[in-house]
Amino acid sequence: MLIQWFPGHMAKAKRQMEESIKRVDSLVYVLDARAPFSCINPEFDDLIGMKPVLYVINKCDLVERSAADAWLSYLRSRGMTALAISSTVGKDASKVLAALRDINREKLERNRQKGVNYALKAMVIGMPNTGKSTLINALCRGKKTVTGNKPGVTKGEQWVRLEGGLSLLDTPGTLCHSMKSEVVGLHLAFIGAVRDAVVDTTELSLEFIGFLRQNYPSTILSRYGAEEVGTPLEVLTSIAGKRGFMKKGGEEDIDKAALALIDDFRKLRLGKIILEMPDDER
Ligand SMILES: Nc1nc2c(ncn2[C@@H]2O[C@H](COP(=O)(O)OP(=O)(O)OP(=O)(O)O)[C@@H](O)[C@H]2O)c(=O)[nH]1
Ligand SMILES: [Mg+2]
Repeated sequence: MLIQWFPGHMAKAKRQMEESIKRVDSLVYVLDARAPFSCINPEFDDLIGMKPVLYVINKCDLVERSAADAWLSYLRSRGMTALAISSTVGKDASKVLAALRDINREKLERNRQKGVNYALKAMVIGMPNTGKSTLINALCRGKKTVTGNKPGVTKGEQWVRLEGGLSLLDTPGTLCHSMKSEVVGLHLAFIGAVRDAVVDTTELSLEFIGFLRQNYPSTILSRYGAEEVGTPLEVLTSIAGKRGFMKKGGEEDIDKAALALIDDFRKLRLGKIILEMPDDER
């Protein structure tokens, strides 16, 4: 299943980001903990250039701690500065402030020696729906940016100034013009980084059933009491039956079951599920 979505606002956002990057010291690159590899956008490489980057694995409450730690070790082993947090849980987000000062320490030190009281500026980038705006709100302990559980909520750039002088630039989530691979497209669609309306949710859920059976066997049985044997379509039909999703005439409503399955995954009702690990074959 090939997934593609690159609406006009993303193309405009990328052009704006190319301009705005000149005005920031560093970047905060937000990744979704369920699919960190898929959230790394190769089209950001040129944009980032030589600026220091802090990689933030966000939504860690949705995966096992050990899985988030494995990703942290992987990124750090590649020389990347990385943190694993949950923007919506406790004071996790505040770790970002210290880490930002750390990646900018040479610049801060130079300015200190010159006697300049320098306020850092950072641009927050990442795939859609990874939690960029939520992270900024957590850092300013307010509701300065608009957030929402769907991709494409932030449509334009927005500066947010924090106490102590640090300014953060929220940016619209941007995907790639073409996905790194079919699997990457699927993972981004599973986590809700691609607008659901541009994806065939039933086909997506059939792919998700294939993933679950291979990686999290018994999840479907324990959540729905549905059969896990047979083709993904048979499994989906069984889920529809168990959930009582029936069309007029008594036929199982597989489209409704498909929506419920994806929604259950995103809302953690299937348990903590990670879609990719650092040592997966790619
Ligand atoms: N469980 C969980 N949900 C989170 C976390 N951070 C953000 N979210 C949720 O993820 C959804 C998307 O958050 P946003 O901050 O709007 O995401 P964004 O990256 O700004 O999205 P775009 O502006 O569309 O690119 C919202 O429903 C947030 O509540 C987190 O750490 N854990
Ligand atoms: Mg946003």
